[in-house]
Amino acid sequence: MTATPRFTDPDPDLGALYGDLADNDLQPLWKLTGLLTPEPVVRTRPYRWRADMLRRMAERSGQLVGIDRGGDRRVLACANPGLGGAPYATSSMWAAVQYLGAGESAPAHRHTPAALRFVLEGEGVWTLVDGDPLRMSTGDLILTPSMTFHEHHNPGGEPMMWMDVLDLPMVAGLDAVFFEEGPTEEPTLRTGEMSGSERVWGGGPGLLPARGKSRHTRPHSPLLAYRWADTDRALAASLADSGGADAELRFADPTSGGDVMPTMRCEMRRLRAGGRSGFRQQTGSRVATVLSGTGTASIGEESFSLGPGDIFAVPSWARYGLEADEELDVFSVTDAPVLEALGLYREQDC
Ligand code: GTQ
Ligand code: FE2
Repeated sequence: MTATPRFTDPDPDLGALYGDLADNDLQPLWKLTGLLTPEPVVRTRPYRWRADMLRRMAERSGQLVGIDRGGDRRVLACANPGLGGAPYATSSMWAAVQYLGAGESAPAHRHTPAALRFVLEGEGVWTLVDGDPLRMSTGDLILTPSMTFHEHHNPGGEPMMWMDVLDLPMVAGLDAVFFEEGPTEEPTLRTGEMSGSERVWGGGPGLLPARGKSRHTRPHSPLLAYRWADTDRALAASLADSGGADAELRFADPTSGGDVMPTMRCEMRRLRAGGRSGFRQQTGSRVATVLSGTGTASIGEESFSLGPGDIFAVPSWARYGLEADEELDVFSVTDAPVLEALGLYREQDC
């Protein structure tokens, strides 16, 4: 543990005061700098993890490392080099790739950090959320909200990999992490069926149950799977409607129009081939991944070429824009709901 810093001064009385302040674990604000900065001073760096590297590392891990109780998950966390070795993609979000081999299962557990999964490629894995089986395929967004039991099963013959995003750094920063293992017995997978969540809440655009279940009170979306066919159709319609270079959609809780979970906002953006977005900056960070297409991300002073499966981090208040070579589909997650709830959200074109 580091002791409270001791400031010095040639004036003997002031020097003595500084000594006594340190001995009593007090610090004089007038000697401190970097606390109230004109703009956010951000440790998270603009950064990109390449898809082919992620895949190779995940496959090697799959060959060498099992999934045992204790470890529970075969996950490689994206560690932003600005964060001093922490396994976090940005100051507020965990982003990772998770790899599940053919026939493997990751057992049930639950925790206060909320998670979401976005499938970059492949199919065949089922995530059970409080027992409800959600099929996972390319382009699907799957939610496992705070304190819901979740487990992943790959009954198929092919390994599968996907991206996880969790609000773990936020929850850890608030000293509110709780974790619990689930029941050990393997569930019988009722595959081939639509999830209960989708049967009730995903019946069709603008249609909700008339009574009973409609009084939904959890602080997250009751719809736990957002299917690529729907997202794709909505993006195409939105792009056609705008006639512009890009379209951006927000994944919403169908009962409230609010964000899917209280800590994370999910968005999907499509840029036409050759299209260029404007530049924006906003408070709070973003982790994003390319579902398809190629292009360039400009983040702060840096730019990164992008291809399918790449994951990238956008720090708070960094100037951010995208450019598409081929038509580009980018999924991203921000902590904007938290900043908005606290009155700290700012954004501007730049
Ligand atoms: O799939 O339950 O990337 O608990 C990190 C922690 C995934 C999971 C992560 C987790 C999970
Ligand atoms: Fe988990």
